[in-house]
Amino acid sequence: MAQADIGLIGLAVMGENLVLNMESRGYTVAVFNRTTAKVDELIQGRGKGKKLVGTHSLKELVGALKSPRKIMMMVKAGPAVDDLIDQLVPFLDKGDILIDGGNSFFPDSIRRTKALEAKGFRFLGVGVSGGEEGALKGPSIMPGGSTSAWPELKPIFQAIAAKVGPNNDIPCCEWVGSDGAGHYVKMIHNGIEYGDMQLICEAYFMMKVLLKMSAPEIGEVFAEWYKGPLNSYLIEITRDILGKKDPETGKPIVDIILDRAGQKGTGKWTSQNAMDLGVPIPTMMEAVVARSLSAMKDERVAASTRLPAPEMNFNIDKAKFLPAIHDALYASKIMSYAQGFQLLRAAATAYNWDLNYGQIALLWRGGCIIRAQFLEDIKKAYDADPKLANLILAPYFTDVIGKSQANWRLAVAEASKNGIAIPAFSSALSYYDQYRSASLPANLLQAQRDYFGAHTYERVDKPGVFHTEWLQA
Ligand code: 2AM
Repeated sequence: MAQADIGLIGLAVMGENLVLNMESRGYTVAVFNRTTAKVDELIQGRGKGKKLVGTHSLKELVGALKSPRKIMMMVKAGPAVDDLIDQLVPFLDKGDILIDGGNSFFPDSIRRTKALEAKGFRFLGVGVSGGEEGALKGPSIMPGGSTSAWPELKPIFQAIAAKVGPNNDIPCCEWVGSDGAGHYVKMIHNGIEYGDMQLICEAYFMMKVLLKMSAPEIGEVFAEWYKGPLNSYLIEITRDILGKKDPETGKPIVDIILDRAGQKGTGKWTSQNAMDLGVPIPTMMEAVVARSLSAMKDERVAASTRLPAPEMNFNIDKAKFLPAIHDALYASKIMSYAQGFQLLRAAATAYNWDLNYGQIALLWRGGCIIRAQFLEDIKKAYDADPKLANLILAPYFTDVIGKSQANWRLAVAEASKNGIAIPAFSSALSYYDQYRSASLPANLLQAQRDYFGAHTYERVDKPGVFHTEWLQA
């Protein structure tokens, strides 16, 4: 009876593909879905002849598993996960492991780990990235939760994860940390993904509006950039998107897609958490803001005929300005990742996680949406100095920024002069200029705070806390 290596609940596309991925690596998987017709569909369809055990109740699923039982839940994040845990618990034995592979908010994973451990069970909150295709062929997997459960799942998760490295044998799956660390790292991945996408969109927009290039021409530029240090999955799909025609009109398909973006909220979570921890991540936040502004399409259309624009005055030739956009994209991307890793560092302290930053870069090296060559450089930087105060201080990145900054400033200045909004590029530059400044205008800020609220200030010439009676003559 108890023959399956692992059970999986929730046979939507991600869950089903993970099941097939595990099976293809030699594991027997027991499956269950609330709507049980889906179980039969899988067993008789894509799973026909495979080592799957179809079950029609949670009790039957639990009974089909080897001990200690491993049950992965791939259901809608939120109350559904808690409901399912409550329904499963009566059938479990001490030491059994529940795994949440959905897009859960990390505080929920912290809470669930504690609650299940208190009852003698184990819990893993696992970030899985890579979409449907990744789930089937090799996702990036970010596991956190009950530390003792990791060795039990390590062989399975590392077998199904994406592989990188010269011999394609380094799995994009390694232990992240206790309780909510896995889902936290997944959240940061998504925040970085927001930043990357917005930066690419701004590069595209400058080419489109300032250089007046067509979509296919811009696609060719991305094809070139793909061969260099910007090599990444997102640059690759951008290249392909820009070359694609709409079958109905024959026009480039991007030109007929409405510029109103949606969001599911993971970028917002990252931004809110950064605010909670007091860590500046302006580039990712601007990416969230840009989506919200894009969504105000009707207001923007109305305002576009009423609000004055600057006189367009752009006359830099393409051969000079394309490298400027490239370098602006590269430098801004470095800032965005630097901000993301600063947030990870603060989270490690705030939530008591022992995070390995180089390892995290490697988790994202393959399988997921932000996969990129560039993450290899981040890994090397943290390997060389695990205590790096900020990624931009790693000699490799400092050097890149030094070589890019003239072009970066040119791109930001020209866009700004001509009224082209590039919030991620310019916020990244502002971050850089603030971070590298020994002095900022916060002396005046402190004086203002002391003036109206007696908040006190420190002095540059002696230690202590001071207050001025501002209204006294
Ligand atoms: P369903 O097919 O019965 O709707 C993604 O929505 C997956 O999560 C689906 O497999 C869905 O099952 C499952 N799901 C959503 N809410 C659930 C719940 N409250 N309990 C169990 N499974 C749920």
